[in-house]
Amino acid sequence: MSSLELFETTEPERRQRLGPAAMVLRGFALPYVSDLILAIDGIVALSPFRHMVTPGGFAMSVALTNCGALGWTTDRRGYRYTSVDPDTGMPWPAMPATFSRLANEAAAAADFERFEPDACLVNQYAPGSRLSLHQDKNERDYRAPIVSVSLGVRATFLFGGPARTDPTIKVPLHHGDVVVWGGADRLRYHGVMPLKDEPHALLGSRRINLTFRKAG
Ligand code: MD6
Ligand code: FE
Repeated sequence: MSSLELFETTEPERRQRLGPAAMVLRGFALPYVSDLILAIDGIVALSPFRHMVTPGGFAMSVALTNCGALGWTTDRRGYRYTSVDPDTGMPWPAMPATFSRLANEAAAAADFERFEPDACLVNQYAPGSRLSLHQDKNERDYRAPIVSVSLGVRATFLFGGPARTDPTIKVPLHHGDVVVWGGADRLRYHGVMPLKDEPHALLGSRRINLTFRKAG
């Protein structure tokens, strides 16, 4: 085998473009993983994971919590950001410094400078958990990107277009991958296929996804 072939087969593309302003940064979060997992344990001790109810009246299969000044919530009255955890009556846990640093550096690596998130949604998937196609449109300002960090079990991310019926592409997201999107791609439909039960060495059968936004 030539050294060129060796290079090509062992070094997959680290930056994969999904659109004019959307890209996957493969393995970008790996150096942060041990800090992230400790910080998630701290958040969950204050604001536990819970299955929220959608406006349509169904419990989500994904369990969620939040950290930062604002947290994403849903109930029968709709989707919105709140400064208080509705289950505890307390403010959401503070955003850990490692979280903000990772989000800011990933955004910069995808050409979004000076991203300062005020909200981090923490999603936990168990085998079978899925997220149906949706747009992220509860944030006040669509100029800021969204930074999404995948941990644990691999998932298949569905990435569509500006209309729900547009075709979707399937994007595998592995432990440590980060997706950054904004600008012209900010309102594209997306979702996550049902999680398979393929246990991961650090997180077991779970997948945890962190999505950072500038919500307020
Ligand atoms: C997830 N992510 O990967 C769900 N939204 O578990 C999202 O819904 C999402 O990854 C906006 C931008 C990036 C995302
Ligand atoms: Fe989303």
